[in-house]
Amino acid sequence: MGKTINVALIGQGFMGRTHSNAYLKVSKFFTDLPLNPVMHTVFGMEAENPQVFADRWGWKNYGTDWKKVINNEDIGFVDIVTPNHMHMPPAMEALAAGKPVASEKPIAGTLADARAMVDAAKKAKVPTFVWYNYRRCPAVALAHQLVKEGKIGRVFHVRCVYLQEWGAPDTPLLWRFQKKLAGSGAHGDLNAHIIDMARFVTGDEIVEVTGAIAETFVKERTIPSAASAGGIAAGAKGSVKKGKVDVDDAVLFLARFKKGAVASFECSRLATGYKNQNGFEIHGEKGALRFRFEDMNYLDYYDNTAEPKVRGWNHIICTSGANHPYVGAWWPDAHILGYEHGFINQAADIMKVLARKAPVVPIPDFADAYETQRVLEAALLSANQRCPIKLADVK
Ligand code: SOE
Repeated sequence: MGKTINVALIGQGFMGRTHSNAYLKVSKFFTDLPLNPVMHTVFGMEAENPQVFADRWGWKNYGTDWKKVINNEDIGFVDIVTPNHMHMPPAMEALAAGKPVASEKPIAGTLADARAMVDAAKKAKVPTFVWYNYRRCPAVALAHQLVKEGKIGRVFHVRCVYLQEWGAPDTPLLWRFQKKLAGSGAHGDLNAHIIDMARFVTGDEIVEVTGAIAETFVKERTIPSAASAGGIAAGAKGSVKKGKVDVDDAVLFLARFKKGAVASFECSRLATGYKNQNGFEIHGEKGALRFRFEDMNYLDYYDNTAEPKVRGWNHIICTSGANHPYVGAWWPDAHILGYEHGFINQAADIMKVLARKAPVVPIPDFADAYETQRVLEAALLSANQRCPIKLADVK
């Protein structure tokens, strides 16, 4: 293995597993990285028994004091996977120590925390990253390239959904249902992804949000007696006592893009029938694109410049190493990829940026992720005030 960098992972849980898996695998598949991660230390609270997590995933050390872990002079890069309210404190600690830092999405639970992280990153002048992993599905990265090449021309419509069903009434009051820990509910968790995806694929920015609706279908949930076993909610057990839900289960809103496209965004944790269905449909003058994560190896492309008699949706399997982003590091054509590959692809791009090389597709830094956070905030303002909100008024 070539040049290395010691990584500290702050947190465990579901994203702790996806990120640990990424660091474990990245150098085995991206064999020409200019920098390779060493799984040096993982932080976990005493009660989370970080030694078990460290041993399972191959972290050399573990610690129960996140400030100490971050300030260890052997650590070169800090990666935060704690719940949203705990993105800002460790990020500020890492930036104060002049260390590059990554955070899981959304950048923070609140716009204020996000702003503090952006300001500190500007001062520290070190690389920052936010794990919007779906950009690194080969099909989404291909869509970004096709729009950039002008394949669909002027964009008229953007339609995005992120639909899950795990938020059923019997799901306990996990941290994702608590404003003080998550900042918002499905909105910051799911709309964050599709706002980032829409901005990434179109290369355009949202300038106005309107018609937003935020709904909490399940007003109270049982206090968990056991945390989820490293999944979203799997394994979490309720108890008799109930607690009030103070975040949304679903948020829908309309938006305008700077270049004129109109858009709709819809997310829900009670979209019965969809387990993890995020995606977009983008209609342009010269063509259209359609992606659905539950069928993540395919991108649908409609070429409106083709001869009318053969004009139709091309169902492209994006698994060709020679033609589709990231696939060259993986398997032969049509030996399809999965959810975890987006994280491993992102770990490869982070290593490239840390070594001052170009990523395969852009990675959002804190400033870029702040733009997504502003749209999240604008949608909540629009829902609460029942009026259009201009992004220029949301700083
Ligand atoms: C829960 O909704 C969740 O784990 C999100 O937090 C992730 O970002 C998403 O990729 C899968 O679902």
